[in-house]
Amino acid sequence: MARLVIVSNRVASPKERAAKAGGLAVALREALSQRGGLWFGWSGETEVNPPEAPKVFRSGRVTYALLNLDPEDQRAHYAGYANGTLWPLCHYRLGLLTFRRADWEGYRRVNEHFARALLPLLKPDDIVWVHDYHFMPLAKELRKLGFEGRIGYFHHIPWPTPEVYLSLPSHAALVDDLSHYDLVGLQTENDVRALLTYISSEIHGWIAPGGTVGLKDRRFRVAAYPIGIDAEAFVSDAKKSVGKDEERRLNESLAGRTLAVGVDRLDYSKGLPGKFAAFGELLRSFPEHRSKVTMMQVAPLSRSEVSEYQALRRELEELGGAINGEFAEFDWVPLRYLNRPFQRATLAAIYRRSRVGVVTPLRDGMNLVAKEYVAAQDPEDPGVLVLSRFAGAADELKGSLLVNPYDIEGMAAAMDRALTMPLEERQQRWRTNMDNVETNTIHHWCQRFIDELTNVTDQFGPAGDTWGNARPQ
Ligand code: GDG
Repeated sequence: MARLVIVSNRVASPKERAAKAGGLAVALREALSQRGGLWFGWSGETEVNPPEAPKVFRSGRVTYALLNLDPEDQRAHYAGYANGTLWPLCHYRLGLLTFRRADWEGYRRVNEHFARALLPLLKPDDIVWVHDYHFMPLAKELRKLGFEGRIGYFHHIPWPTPEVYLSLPSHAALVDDLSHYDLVGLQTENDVRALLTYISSEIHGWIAPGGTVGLKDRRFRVAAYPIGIDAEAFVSDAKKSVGKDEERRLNESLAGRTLAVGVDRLDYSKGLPGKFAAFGELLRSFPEHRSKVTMMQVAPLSRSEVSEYQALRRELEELGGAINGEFAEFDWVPLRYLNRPFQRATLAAIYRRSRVGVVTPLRDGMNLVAKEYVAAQDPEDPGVLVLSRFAGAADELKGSLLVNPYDIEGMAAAMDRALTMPLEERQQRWRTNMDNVETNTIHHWCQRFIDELTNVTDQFGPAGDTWGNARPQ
């Protein structure tokens, strides 16, 4: 079996426990341990004139290789181009997009540095799987250095429609970068359609049935791989929480009230101001819920070095304070707003205790919280998922109450409907969602991508065949 090489910006260290590392990191580590493999990424450290070679160490069957970066390159790459340009672009927030040539150059320099450091560690038959928008140019850089093996890329965030994508000054260069991969995975069919439409209508690429793309003299495949969760782990954590100390404390603090929950990184793509406003609107327009419903929003801080995230934090503190100021009673605080992370088992207990899961991003590649909320429910008495139609998960979780996150009153009405939904309907809707969560797990996702990357070049015809021969009539 060919060795697997994973490249991602942050690498979950072997010591990081499953409860903290998150489903994706655990699944990738599992895939690496099964076949033996290499995990390559940024060390999390910066230094002026960093060494060209990464620090390499082994843990079980997995080799870790971690690279230090120059502080200015790291800033231009991470806070600059990746999170100041690509993140807002892919989340349709053109008003927040900044494009600076220096960031674009820093982004490319980091990718070149990664390729130079990775190449000496690669064997010709390795399968290289690159994760996310921090590394779109990596395959091209590896190809320039002579690597001819299989390279796949998975884009965890949405792919915007051509009208939006064209706002990026480097739009053509970035898709040219992607064409050096053998397989490009996106979250949903909508994302695939958006990328293929751009390729065929803007840069003269050819699309063959099955998603094989021809661009200049290169071929690659584009397909949807909707990511899942470790459903079993969530079911088990949620069941285990019953009767435990944390569940007891949570119940005592709620004093018999109904709970609604949101769990999101503090990020402007997650639609948190709208969610807070919708909860305020629920209490205003449906006064029967006052003193009866508590909303808990877990929002661990992220990317605090980016100014938009600092502004969002201030906005939410103000909005949350205003809701509590307007509606709180001496024995009831409507909104519990927590800026720190919790253990996965604690989240599972909170999900299970919550009658409503409120997941209302303005855009989201998939949104794993939606799936985790479903997995954690008690099948006998499940809660209802209120889900943004702009989350990738909306394609799969058809038992949810789908909402438009720009419609505050609509979201408030959906929360009211969820809070008052009869048991039988809740069970039916939950079953529909759970069938999906149980079928398409993170393990299936991982395996499917690796299998298809392993065999992808077979679909391109014999080596040396030109795209013209396979061109659709
Ligand atoms: C990107 C895409 C796509 C959150 N708070 C805590 C905690 N979390 C965990 C959740 C969930 C994960 O973080 C967040 O995943 P999401 O999918 O919701 O969102 P992003 O971080 O934006 O992820 C997204 C994903 O990549 C995967 O492809 O779905 O669309 O944007 O697992 O549970 N975990 C713990 N404590 C917390 O307080 N332990």
